[in-house]
Amino acid sequence: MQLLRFIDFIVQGDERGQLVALEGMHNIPFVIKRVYYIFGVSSGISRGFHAHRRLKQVVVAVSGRCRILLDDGRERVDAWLDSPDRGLVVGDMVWREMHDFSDGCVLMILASEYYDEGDYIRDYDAFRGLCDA
Ligand code: T46
Repeated sequence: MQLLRFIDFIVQGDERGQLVALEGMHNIPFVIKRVYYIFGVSSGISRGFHAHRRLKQVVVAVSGRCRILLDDGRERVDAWLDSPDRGLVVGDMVWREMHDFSDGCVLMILASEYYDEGDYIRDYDAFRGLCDA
């Protein structure tokens, strides 16, 4: 499966501005159980550095931009998240790191599961070991 999978959202705009609607099992490929957002990240700070055993997510930069690195144990790619009309699908068993947050960056994340610390793999060598198993 391709590691960088973007979804282009339909933007409904008029003279008042723009609107994007996100719906589980319609333009988001799972039932949405959780939404969270990350903001106020200081310059030079990176986040992530983990994978998830089961969780699938769609990540959207609703404001500003940041660079996301994805690694599925076979390849390592990165991409800019810089548009509120585009979401990046991050599957299970994918290592992710977020770098180079701009001022005012707001990352909104739609998640397929409720929060569960037990789903996190926070050690890169352990992640690679599970990929190779
Ligand atoms: C991910 C990337 C993109 C909660 O209590 N509930 C939640 O739903 C989440 C996501 C986090 N937390 C707590 C856990 C930590 O004490 O919030 C704190 C910060 O979370 P974390 O250090 O995991 O944040 P990031 O930015 O490194 O990672 C987050 C998500 O955790 C992760 O699933 O894929 O954003």
